[in-house]
Amino acid sequence: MNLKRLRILQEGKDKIGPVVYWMQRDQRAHDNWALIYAQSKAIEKNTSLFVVFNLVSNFLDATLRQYGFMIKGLQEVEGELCRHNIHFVLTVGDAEIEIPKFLESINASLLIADFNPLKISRGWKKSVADKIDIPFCEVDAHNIVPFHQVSAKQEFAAYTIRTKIHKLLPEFLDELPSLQKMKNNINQVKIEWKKIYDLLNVNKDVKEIDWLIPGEMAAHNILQEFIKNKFTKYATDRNFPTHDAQSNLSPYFHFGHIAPQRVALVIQPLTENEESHKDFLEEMIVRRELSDNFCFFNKNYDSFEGFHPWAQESLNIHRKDKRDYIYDLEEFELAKTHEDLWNAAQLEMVASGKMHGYMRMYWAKKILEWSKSPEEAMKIAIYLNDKYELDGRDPNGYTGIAWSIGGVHDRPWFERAVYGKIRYMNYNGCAKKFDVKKYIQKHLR
Ligand code: FAD
Ligand code: FO1
Repeated sequence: MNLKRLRILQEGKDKIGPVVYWMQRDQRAHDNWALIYAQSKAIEKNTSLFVVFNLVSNFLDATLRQYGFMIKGLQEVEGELCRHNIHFVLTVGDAEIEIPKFLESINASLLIADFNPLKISRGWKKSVADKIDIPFCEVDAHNIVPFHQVSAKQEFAAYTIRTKIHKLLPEFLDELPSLQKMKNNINQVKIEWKKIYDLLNVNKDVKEIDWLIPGEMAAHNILQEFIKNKFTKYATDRNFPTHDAQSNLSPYFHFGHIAPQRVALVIQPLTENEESHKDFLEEMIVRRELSDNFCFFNKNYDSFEGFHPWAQESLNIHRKDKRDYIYDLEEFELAKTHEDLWNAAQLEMVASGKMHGYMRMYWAKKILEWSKSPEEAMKIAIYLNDKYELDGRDPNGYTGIAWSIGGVHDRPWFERAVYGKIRYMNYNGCAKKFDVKKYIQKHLR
């Protein structure tokens, strides 16, 4: 592995003992740089390799919908690791307590984690680091170009990060080594997943979805399906909410069931359709890595204070503007606004767990327009996005909402009531772009 993917979070005393990969964001056995590195260290130190996943039952208010998808994916990880003689351990509770306890229990000599820019995860790592004295490092297994190699600061927009990423792609878009089988057999105690399910005290009103199968294998099938049936039309159709033209990879990226690097390696040779090739890699590499950059370098990624000064100033000037409509969280959540297009988007998300990408922009901007303040709009948009989207609680989500409501990574537009200089979208704009009636009929049952 290119050691530029590695970040040392804490030096430590070198000692004999197993190597541990604390799996969190990249929940897959294959194409996982953090696991590849951990395994290389275990073999080098001639010691055993453990993968530990700490289950918290209140991750940013995730519901049964997300936990169900995630836990089924973890069951597949357990089976795959066992087949490679790699221990998979599930701990339950506070990471700050459970991870140091686990490390102690097996006298671990090295801790490796995958990269996650979200505050909650960085907080966990800080507390764990304070409690352990062994070396603790982090591998960016989520991005093709490791986030800290791309830039050491918050990037202004896609056009500023794009050149930095493209310059480094030849070095980092390399083939991923296969996971090896550890030589010593292990007698893995199977995890009782049914019991795990039952102990989850999560919101069970948001039902699991049934139109996507979770896990690493299913992710690869979705990729093949995308390539076979949708890829050539991606450039022309991806922004039509009435077409099923997106890849549907985001829930798998969110839970790390598939590596964007693997997807890029598979897509790269498909150059017969230039536009789709360019557009898809732009979204999946540049846009996605821009979100990690924003969330890592801007601690206010989920609030008004995270917006650029021009946007904060402009929204402040229009704070007192008359709102034609004002809705509270419940009215938004129950799709009880005056506008059927917005209600249809909300219901698409509630029912399917995945709102169409184009509608997400429109959906969030209308929440800005029909809330009593930009702060209230941020809270409502994040709450609903993270409660119902399968791919919610993700850097892409916080960044997408900050783009829509606060113009992050966008530029100032013509000034208007309520929005100030934040880019405006409206019903007529949508009607010019796609068949809104068809979209409404489909989702406004
Ligand atoms: P495709 O069009 O097939 O794209 C493939 C991949 O490219 C996506 O999986 C994603 O990783 C990346 N990508 C595509 N569009 C974007 C984008 N605008 N920003 C960053 N990466 C992108 N994405 C999430 O993963 N989770 C969220 O919670 C989320 N919330 C959003 C909220 C708002 C208000 C907005 C405007 C965007 C949000 N996005 C979010 C970004 C984007 O809408 C989704 O990533 C995309 O719709 C996922 O569907 P797909 O994988 O089928 O997309
Ligand atoms: N990460 C964990 O380490 N433990 C969890 O129990 C956990 C639950 C969870 C539930 C929903 C969800 O969307 C994410 C969840 N994550 C959990 C984090 C996830 O794996 C990613 O690290 C983050 O969402 C960042 O993308």
